Amino acid sequence: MTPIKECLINKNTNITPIWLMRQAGRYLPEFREIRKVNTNFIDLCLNPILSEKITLQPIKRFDFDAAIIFSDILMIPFGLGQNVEFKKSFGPNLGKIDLDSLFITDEQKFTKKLSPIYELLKNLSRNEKLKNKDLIGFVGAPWTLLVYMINQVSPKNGLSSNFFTDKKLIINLLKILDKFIKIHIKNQVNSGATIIQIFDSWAGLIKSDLEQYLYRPTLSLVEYTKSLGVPVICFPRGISDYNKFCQIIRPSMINIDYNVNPKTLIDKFDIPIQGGLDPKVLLTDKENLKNEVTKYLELFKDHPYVFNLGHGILPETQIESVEELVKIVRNFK
Ligand code: 1CP
Repeated sequence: MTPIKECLINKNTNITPIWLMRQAGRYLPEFREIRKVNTNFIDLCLNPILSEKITLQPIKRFDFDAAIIFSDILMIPFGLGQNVEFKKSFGPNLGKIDLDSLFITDEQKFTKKLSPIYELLKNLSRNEKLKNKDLIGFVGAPWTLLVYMINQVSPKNGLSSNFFTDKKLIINLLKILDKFIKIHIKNQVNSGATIIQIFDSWAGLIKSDLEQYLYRPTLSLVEYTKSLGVPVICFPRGISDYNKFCQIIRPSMINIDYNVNPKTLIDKFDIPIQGGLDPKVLLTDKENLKNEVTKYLELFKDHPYVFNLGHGILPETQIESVEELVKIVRNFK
């Protein structure tokens, strides 16, 4: 059994596996090298040879316990026919949403458009370098995807003022997304993903109606993934009540953000926990890094725990800090 499955399924507290969100990305010089000459991000995600190389880059360097495929949550809107571009130093830029085009997309068309991602997974699942490691497939949660689809740019750049007013559009989208996210999960599992992570990076923006926008759509995906026999990790970043989320959703593992006090979760649930460390800590000195990492390790001594961050690793992170982090986690007794 892989170290993460030991933790997740057997609830083994004697090991602390480690991988990092956004581990295959911009902080790696070898990624930037590839990116420099491949200026179209979507094309890169649809190139199984280069995507495989990028997925394996952090494994080669740090021997993490899991590889997460090099792809993006916005490949679903792309698969549904929405225009998706990534602009340098700006981020995603989506075309106007066209419900008619969404309604005429069927499973076959969608799967065909995203087939290089499934080919990537098939290739990786045969790769010797991933022996005894997990291969993580992922999706964006319906809420986070619809935020990008309606807002067309990252909420970091501001939310359009009428974002919440078109309830009908939101409800229609939730239905369509439930269907196609499940198809994307199924295709990834059939192609070799051993774990699925659901990123709800903008869950913290939901101010009311959590039932409709957060709990119901997430539970639907979690139950579906479990029915395929694959563990599912949830990351509802920024929500105020992780306790209630765990109680309702019961994910196979919960990824916490850095504002969560893990103590309350540990005391109440036997659900394995992942993550927590503020990625900014990796930008500080060795001593502070050791202190902050050790806090998490101590806290989780008797609870199944996979070391990870409270959000994605920052592009300005130094390789040496990641090496140091891995050393601290692996040497902790
Ligand atoms: O070179 C570049 O400019 C591209 C940067 C980049 C990379 C490396 C983007 C653009 N996406 C990715 C890969 C990616 N995205 C992975 C690969 C695997 C890994 O983790 O190593 C994953 C899991 C994602 C997931 C993702 N994409 C999320 C959820 C996780 C999170 O960080 O909150 C989100 C919100 C996105 C959208 C996205 N993709 C890229 C950008 C710049 C953004 C917008 C982020 C924002 O709104 O701030």
